[in-house]
Formats: sequence, C-alpha cells, structure tokens
Amino acid sequence: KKVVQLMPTDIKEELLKKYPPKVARKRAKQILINEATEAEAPPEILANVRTIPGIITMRGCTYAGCKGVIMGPTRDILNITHGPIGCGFYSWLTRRNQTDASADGVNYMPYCFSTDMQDQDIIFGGEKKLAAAIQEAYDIFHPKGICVFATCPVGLIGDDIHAVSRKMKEKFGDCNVFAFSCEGYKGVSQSAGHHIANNQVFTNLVGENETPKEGKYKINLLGEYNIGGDGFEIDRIFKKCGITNISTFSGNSTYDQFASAQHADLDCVMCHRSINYVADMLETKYGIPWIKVNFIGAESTAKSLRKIAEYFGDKELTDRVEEVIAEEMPEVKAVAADVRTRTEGKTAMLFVGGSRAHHYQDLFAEMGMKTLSAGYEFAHRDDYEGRQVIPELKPDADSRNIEEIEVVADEKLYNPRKTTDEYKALEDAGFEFKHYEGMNDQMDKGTLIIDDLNQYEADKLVELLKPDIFCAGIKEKFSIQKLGVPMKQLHSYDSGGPYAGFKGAINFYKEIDRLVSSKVWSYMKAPWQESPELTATFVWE
Ligand code: CFN
Ligand code: HCA
Repeated sequence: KKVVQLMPTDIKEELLKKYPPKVARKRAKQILINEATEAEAPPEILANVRTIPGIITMRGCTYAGCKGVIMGPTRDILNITHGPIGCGFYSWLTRRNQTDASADGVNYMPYCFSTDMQDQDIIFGGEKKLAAAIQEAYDIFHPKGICVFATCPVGLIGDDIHAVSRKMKEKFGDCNVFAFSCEGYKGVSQSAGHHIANNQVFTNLVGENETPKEGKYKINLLGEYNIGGDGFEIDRIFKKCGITNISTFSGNSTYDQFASAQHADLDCVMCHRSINYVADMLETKYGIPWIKVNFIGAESTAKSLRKIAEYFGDKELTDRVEEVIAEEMPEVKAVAADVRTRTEGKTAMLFVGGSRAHHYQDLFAEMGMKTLSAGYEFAHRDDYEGRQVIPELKPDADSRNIEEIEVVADEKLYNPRKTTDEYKALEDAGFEFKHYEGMNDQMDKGTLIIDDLNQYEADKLVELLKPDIFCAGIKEKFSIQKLGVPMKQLHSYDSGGPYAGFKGAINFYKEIDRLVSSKVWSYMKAPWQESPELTATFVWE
C-alpha cells in the first residue's frame, strides 16, 4: 500500500494537470479543498452546472430523475414512456426500489410500458400512438392513475403530451392521466427531472383525497425511495414508536398516499435534493412545516427520531422514542464494536447522486472509518453548504420551462455565484434560511470535495490516495475494481440492503467489514506480473 504524503493542493493539481486550460479553470471551481475561508465561512463550490462536453460524467438525465427516481417507486400508477424503447427498457427496475403490494395486489412496477417510437412517429408525430397506448393500458389494467413521460425526441418534434393526457383523463372519468415534460436533454442532470416530477405530482395529485387520516403523530417521509428495502425498515421503526407515516415520497407508495399527503402534521425530509420542492409547496399551500432527517446510520436514526418527537413536544412520544432507541441500540453497538476491530482507521471515498455521498459518511464514521474524498453527481450548492431557499424569492415553477426553473431559478434562489458574504448580508437583512448540515460541514478539514466527478478523475484519485473502499454506481463499479480496490454500489446496494435504520446499520457494518477485510484484493497482480519470467539460456547438446 502506498504511503500518502500528498497535500490536498497537490492532489487537486494532479487531477487538473491533464486538462486544457479552459476545462481546468472550470473543473478547479468544482474541486474543493474543505477549509474555512478567511471569514470562517464555508468554502464555495461550483455545482449544478453543465458537464463539459467530452468529459465522461457519471450523471443521469432529466427523464431518469423524473420517471425512474420520483415516479418509479409508486406501485399503482401506470407509467408510460413516450419514446424509443431504450429509454423505457433502461429505466425498468434497475433502481432496486422495492414495494409491498400485499394490501391489494396492484403492482405495475414489474411491467415496462412504452410507446416504442419509430421513425414514422418522429416524422408524422406520435400523439395518436400515445393516445392509443394510454387507451390500451386503461382497458387492460384500469389503474387509478396513468403518468406519461417525455423522452428527448418528443420535445424535439413537439408532441403535446399534456393535451393528449388531458383528453384521455376527461374521456375515462375515473383515471387520473397526467404528463411530465421531462425530456432527457433538459436542465443539467437528473436533478431537473426531480423538480418536474415534484411540480406535477403536487399539481395533479396531492390533496385529492379529502378524507382525514387516523393517527396521533402524523408525518410524511419525503425523499425515501425504499431502495433495497430501506423504507420497510424505517416504517418498522415508525410503527414501533407510534408515528403514523401518511405518505412516503415515493418509496413503497401508492396513488392514495400522494393524494392524502396534506393530512400530515409534519414533513420529514430525508433526501433533500430530490424532494425539497414538494416540502416547500406543502409548507406554502397547507402550512405543514418540514424538518431534515436522516435514517442512514444508527446514531442519525436515533437523532432523527428525537427530532420528530421534539417537534410534537409530547411526553408520551418522547418516552416511547427513547424506549425504542434503548431497545434497538445494544445489538447495533455490539456489531459495531466487533467490526471496528477490523475497520477502525480504514478509508473511504463516496461519489453518489445528491444525498447519499453525505448521508453514508455517518455509517462509515460509526465504523471508525474516515472519508478521504466525497462529492455529489448533481446536487446543488445548498446540499454542500447546508443552505436552503429563501422562501420570499421563490419563483413560480412551470414544469414546461425547465431551463427557467432549474437554471435561472437556481441562480435566484441558491445562486451559484452568491458569495458567503452575500448570504450573510441577506441573513442580516432578516431573510430566514432553513439551516441543515451540508456535506462540507460534516467532512474533515483538508478533505477533497468534488462535484460531478468523472471517470478520469475517479481513476486518478484512487491511484493517488488508494482508499480501502470506493462507493459509487454501476458506471464506476468495474473500473474501480480493476484498480484493485473494493467497490460498493450505494445506489442499488449491489444485491444488499436495507442499510437504513437500526437493522440496516448492522447490515452495512457487516458488508463493509467483509469488503475491506477481504484478502482477494491483494491478489490482483497475476503471478508473472509479481515475479517476471526468468530468462532461459538455451543450451545445444
Ligand atoms: S434513491 Fe435517491 S437519495 S433520490 Fe436521488 S439524490 Fe439518485 S437514484 Mo441513484 S441512489 Fe442516488 Fe440520492 Fe436522493 Fe438514488 S444519492 S443517484 S436521483 N438518489
Ligand atoms: C439514475 C438512477 C441511478 C443510477 C445508478 C448507477 C440509480 O441516476 O438514473 O449509476 O449505478 O440509483 O439507480 O442513480
């Protein structure tokens, strides 16, 4: 193992060395050495900007963020992709979002619905084909809701998916049909797709069920997607505490849960990046306040439960939460203590999406492991710096003009060019920010925080810092393993999970212990690489 003597500045320089000057200048703003600036303000990072063409990014597209991420995990809404078959196929169950359909048996998630656009649809338009697909889906399944998702060519040829959906909704009368202008090319990344999905679900679905919901402590869990069963574990804990989860956006959710979200008393935001827009809209329209929670990590789970109990300010709930924590923790602590004998002092790198690269650092910390470097694929500055929007400046969001809402609005709200001094001036002027801890707050001084890490930089970082484990997604999986470093997918969890809550923490400790303690990585070199062939001397008898 290489002994690292490199300073963070050296590493940053190494990463940038190969780029042409213009590229290097832009990338330099997205690679941050985590140090307080002169004014002791958090350092600034450039985020949510377009990837430079030619760079192999790990990001996904707007369609993926809308159809796959936000709408995908709801089992009884029938999702139709209007586009070429590849878009539907590659977003078909790859995210490992689980569901429990035992209540009524309705589950469309194992299906892949698409209009399978062909050349003639591109030339003559695909609206008729879309209407026929919606009709066919309705006739076969009679779902409560049908959602239509635009792919790139739909935006280019101008099919009016909203008009088609409206017409079909009126025709059926008993099925809510609405569409998403989530063409893949819009915005900067999948983040734009989250925003579009948030707006449309809020506009077309939330608030539809006016029958009040039973429960003493009613919450919504926003930004939890039940990957590998995480949501099942969190719901188990809520139930044990006596907390009623009205709706999860959107892991293991149903049409009716979205329709009833306005009946909750508190919104608990887990993945802020993907769902903060719904949290804000629920607050504005229904007066439901939101708090930030994190159920990744046993300590964070306990902290989040206490935060919820504190909000309700009721002794019965506070006592029950303490009882649950006391009951669950001993097993977690025992496993942590055991694995720590092997994991203490080991190092990790995390480059994942828009929240996990931050949340999972808690689990590593519980194992005594240090995060050397981390970053998001597509998060915005507030996810790094822990700032939130100034509600007074919130623009009207129109999902059909994503450049406006994602780029212009972002500048207005989070303003990538706003300096920390300007933030402070706004605060001093009486603007209220919702504070929560961003990635930069949590990471040690001198660590490297890198936005939109690419293939080249990932390989270079591993070569320079040789972490004991690298966490990212499927695109990085095999290139990292070929460098002789164990790799854990923190999107799909490979085939593992749940990792959330108390039981999830135990699973994670054991899995990481297995990976970082394995001897297999020391056998990466073939025998002839280790000890090159001896030169033979040919002797003629
Ligand atoms: S489940 Fe979430 S937690 S929703 Fe988001 S930002 Fe993606 S699909 Mo992949 S694993 Fe990832 Fe987050 Fe929120 Fe998942 S870190 S990239 S869009 N994400
Ligand atoms: C997406 C979904 C994804 C991809 C994961 C990966 C997921 O971005 O479209 O790259 O391994 O979690 O499934 O983030």
